Amino acid sequence: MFGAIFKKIKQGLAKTRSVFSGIVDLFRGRGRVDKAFLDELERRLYLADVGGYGVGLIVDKVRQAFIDKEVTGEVEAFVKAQLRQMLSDPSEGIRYAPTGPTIVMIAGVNGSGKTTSIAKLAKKLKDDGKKVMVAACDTFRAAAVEQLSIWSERIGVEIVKNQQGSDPASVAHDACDKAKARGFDVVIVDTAGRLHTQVHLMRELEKIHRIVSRQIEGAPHEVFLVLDASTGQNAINQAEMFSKSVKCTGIILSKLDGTAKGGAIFAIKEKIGLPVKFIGVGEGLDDLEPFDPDSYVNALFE
Ligand SMILES: Nc1nc2c(ncn2[C@@H]2O[C@H](COP(=O)(O)OP(=O)(O)OP(=O)(O)O)[C@@H](O)[C@H]2O)c(=O)[nH]1
Ligand SMILES: [Mg+2]
Repeated sequence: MFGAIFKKIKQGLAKTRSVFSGIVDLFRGRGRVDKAFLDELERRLYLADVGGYGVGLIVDKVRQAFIDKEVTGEVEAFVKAQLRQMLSDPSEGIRYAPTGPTIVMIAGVNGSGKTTSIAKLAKKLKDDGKKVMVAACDTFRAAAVEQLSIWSERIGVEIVKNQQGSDPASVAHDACDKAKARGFDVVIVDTAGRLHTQVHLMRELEKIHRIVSRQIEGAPHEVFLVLDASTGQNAINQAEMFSKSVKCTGIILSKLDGTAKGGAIFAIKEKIGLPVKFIGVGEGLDDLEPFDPDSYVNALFE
């Protein structure tokens, strides 16, 4: 089981791995930890999108620990440990409500992968034995409700929806009522893709947030921001803008399979400070994995 998950992460990171192979080559070559080695390590970590702060930190620590020593597997293991540490976070998985339905809101810009990630997450939770509902609060776009309906049918989870153009907050209200009345464990709320410049849509997101918090104690229990991994630095700007509107609690990093920028996760983690909860590694229903720093870093160096 674990082997299968690791294989999927490895495949999902194939493009990013090709970038990290430059770092691996550096470790596997013979030599000493000297200025030339450290410069090269710095350069390659930059190329891998690890980000200024992280690169500085790692190179400094390697200098302190290994200067004038031979480059061995120990140096590689040390760097991997530093990278792992940068990603590790005490809050893993989903924070569930102690009683009653857990409300998970999903936010993000157009096309970042929200609806697909919701489908994947719904399936995962259903497979775990949870009673799952999705709420089609993206009433902005005609096809959006339909897209979520098709997924919910395919997975076999309940959907609460209304016509296109109706009030998204009222759909959220409805979903909360039904979830309470019928004992659902989790409600995953889809929202309209918003460019963070679209003030109207940002207000709507705040309204959904406000409505669910009135309906259910402690809700929303999670607000996951979906970031498209291929957008790199821009993802950080998006996160900053969204955080002004609603308090996000975690990140779903989507589309890692399509990009060589998987190293940006280090910069994202450092700059945004939110835990990465899940990673998207493909378009299929089973292509969402809980984020695990160990597997992630190991996969990069395979
Ligand atoms: N390769 C790959 N494609 C993905 C992944 N996640 C989503 N996609 C694709 O990205 C596209 C957009 O996904 P959606 O889930 O519709 O994105 P969205 O954020 O809901 O978009 P809007 O509702 O328009 O804002 C679709 O073609 C998905 O199949 C992923 O992890 N890997
Ligand atoms: Mg969508």
